[in-house]
Amino acid sequence: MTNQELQRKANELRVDILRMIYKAKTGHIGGDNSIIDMITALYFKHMNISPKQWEEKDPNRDRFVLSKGHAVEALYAALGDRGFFDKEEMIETFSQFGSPYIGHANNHVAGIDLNSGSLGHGLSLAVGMALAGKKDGRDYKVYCVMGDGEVAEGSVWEGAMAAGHYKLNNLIGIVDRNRQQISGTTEEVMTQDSQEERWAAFGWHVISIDGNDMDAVDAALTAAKEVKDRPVAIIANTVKGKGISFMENVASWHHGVPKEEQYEQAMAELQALLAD
Ligand SMILES: Cc1ncc(C[n+]2csc(CCOP(=O)(O)OP(=O)(O)O)c2C)c(N)n1
Repeated sequence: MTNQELQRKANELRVDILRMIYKAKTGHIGGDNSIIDMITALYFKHMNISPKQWEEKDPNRDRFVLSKGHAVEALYAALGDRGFFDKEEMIETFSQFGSPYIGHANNHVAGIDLNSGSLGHGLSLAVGMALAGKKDGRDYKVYCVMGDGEVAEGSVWEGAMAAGHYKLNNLIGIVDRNRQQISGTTEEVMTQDSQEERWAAFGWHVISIDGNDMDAVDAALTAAKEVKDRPVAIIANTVKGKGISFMENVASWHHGVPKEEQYEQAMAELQALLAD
């Protein structure tokens, strides 16, 4: 897919995210929409992963860990669109009693290796997967998406330290640097600057980009796969709520649900992006 096509796909997935959250009356729309461009580039271009590989348990397929597991709507939208499961059924049943499509990443859903949602655990698990890949002589890559509020958890830095120690060149960590967390800005709650210096200090190669610009996302993922001697941290500078004007950078949209009028406006804005 071209970057223009990938950007369009990301905006289509923003529509799916809005639909599922509006129907279920729950979800994390802000953090979905900051990271959906990256997730789209991963699932529709960069990762070696497909429903067939999943079904056949291909040991060489890439691994993906959504450590900020509350942004699961973005992951379900991408997996559903790639055909891992019936996307419409997912949108209809998301977060309802008995549905596998619960509000945090669930490994009973096709395409998802790990449960997540308790922040701070994903990177250490991704390090284990990457280390196992090395020991088994496989050449798959492991991608791990973290939130910039999440990386205030000390356990993240134990994982970062181990990845640097073992020079895990098959591990790509992505920090969704949207500068917001649950109750306000990261800088108010727990300062996170400079992410670039922190990851570099732990022995990672660092790439810092505009994470809502598909050209930049594509270039970063291409460059990351070429790094041979270290793990790579992509600092994706993003906007929380990206694509829906009244949600952008507004903390209450971390877990907000649009009312009918807001839903109509949000849908109109996304449709306008798709009409461009
Ligand atoms: C261990 C743990 N503590 C607290 C929470 C509650 N929580 C859910 S989302 C969130 C904020 C996360 O912020 P960030 O990682 O920046 O995510 P984003 O802004 O990208 O949605 C918090 C504190 C949690 N899920 N896990």
